[in-house]
Amino acid sequence: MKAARQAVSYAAEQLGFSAVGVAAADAPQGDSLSRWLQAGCHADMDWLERHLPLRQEPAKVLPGVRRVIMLTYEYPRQDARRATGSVARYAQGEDYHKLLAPKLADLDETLQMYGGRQRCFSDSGPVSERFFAAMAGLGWIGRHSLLVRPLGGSFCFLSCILTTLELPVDQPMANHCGSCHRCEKACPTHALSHGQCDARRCLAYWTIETRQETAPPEIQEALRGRLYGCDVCQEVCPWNRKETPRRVDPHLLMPARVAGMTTEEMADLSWEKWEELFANSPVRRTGAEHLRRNIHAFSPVTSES
Ligand code: B12
Ligand code: SF4
Ligand code: SF4
Repeated sequence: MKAARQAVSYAAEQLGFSAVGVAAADAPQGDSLSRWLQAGCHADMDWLERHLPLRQEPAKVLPGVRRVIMLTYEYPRQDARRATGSVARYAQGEDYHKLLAPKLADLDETLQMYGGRQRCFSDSGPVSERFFAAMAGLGWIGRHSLLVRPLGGSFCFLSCILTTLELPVDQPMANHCGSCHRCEKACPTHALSHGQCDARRCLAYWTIETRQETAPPEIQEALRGRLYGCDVCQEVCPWNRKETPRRVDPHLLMPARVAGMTTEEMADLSWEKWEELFANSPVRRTGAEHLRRNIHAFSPVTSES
């Protein structure tokens, strides 16, 4: 199985992934996810509740699964729209689901040559991606609840491959947050505590996931020109300030014509123009109407700073 491990690492590197690690599929996940759900921290994302049995038992997702291969893929470290109303770094370029799916399919084919059966996801399936990434030794889970790497910090996507192959496993890494609490302190809505994020308070939930037309006043106040997602807890993390030689896929960079557009211009986009500019963007997830809602109702243009 060493040969399969080497083959997947080599292929992953060729495809642009920045790191690969392997965890046992039956690693005990504890009860933090069910406690988080019981406390209502998932807001109205009911699918998270429905996925619980599958998340807790990867064998229900892929019968015979032995290992979870975890991969990281870098996204931009700069906010190209900082001066004009910010869009989270992960959403500045093309839709990562579409970008990563064919790469994961290639890795699946590589593993099939060694007799493996696989299922692949990137933020698209019932798998605890951060948990397995930490178990696979790719980094540790920071106080903002995201995976942090010593080289590269937290600005990366996670992808996973469930496989029936018994690949050698990697060892988890020590947590290097130490006495730092910067992310918790910087969160504009106090959504972080005890290493978990309460989606009911998180601006990423309010700008991306919710279908509600109005947000509570304290959320509106905290948005301050954030149009889609939020990176504050990551911006303050010392591990994200370190220089990294890791390359960012140009497909994930924001096109200049979107980066330079003012928030007012974005709010006034015609349907045709919206379709043209955001055809391949993850911002499509929220839809034109909801982006306008984020601009007008949630985060009035005048409050931009
Ligand atoms: C739902 C969701 C959200 C929700 C809830 C956020 C949250 N923190 O849970 C909302 C919409 C708010 C959100 C926001 C964001 N998200 Co999001 N999100 C997810 C999703 C789909 C599920 C997360 C989840 O289940 N949360 C519930 C918690 C309790 O689950 P969990 O952390 O996995 O739980 C395990 C750990 O706590 C673990 N655990 C931790 N430590 C330990 C230690 C031991 C010993 C044990 C036993 C267990 C354990 O046990 C749990 C069970 O497995 C994942 C993709 C995925 N399938 O995992 C992406 C994901 C976490 N999101 C991601 C991103 C990029 C973001 C944003 C940065 C986007 C943005 N810029 O706006 C923000 C960050 C907000 C934040 N600080 O978390 C990335 C994170 C990449 C990384 N470096 O970690 C992911 C992994 C998507 C991806 N594939 O790239 N997100
Ligand atoms: S993404 Fe923003 S609102 Fe959500 S936990 Fe991080 S800092 Fe707080
Ligand atoms: S800001 Fe500090 S506490 Fe938060 S993840 Fe980074 S190192 Fe850990």
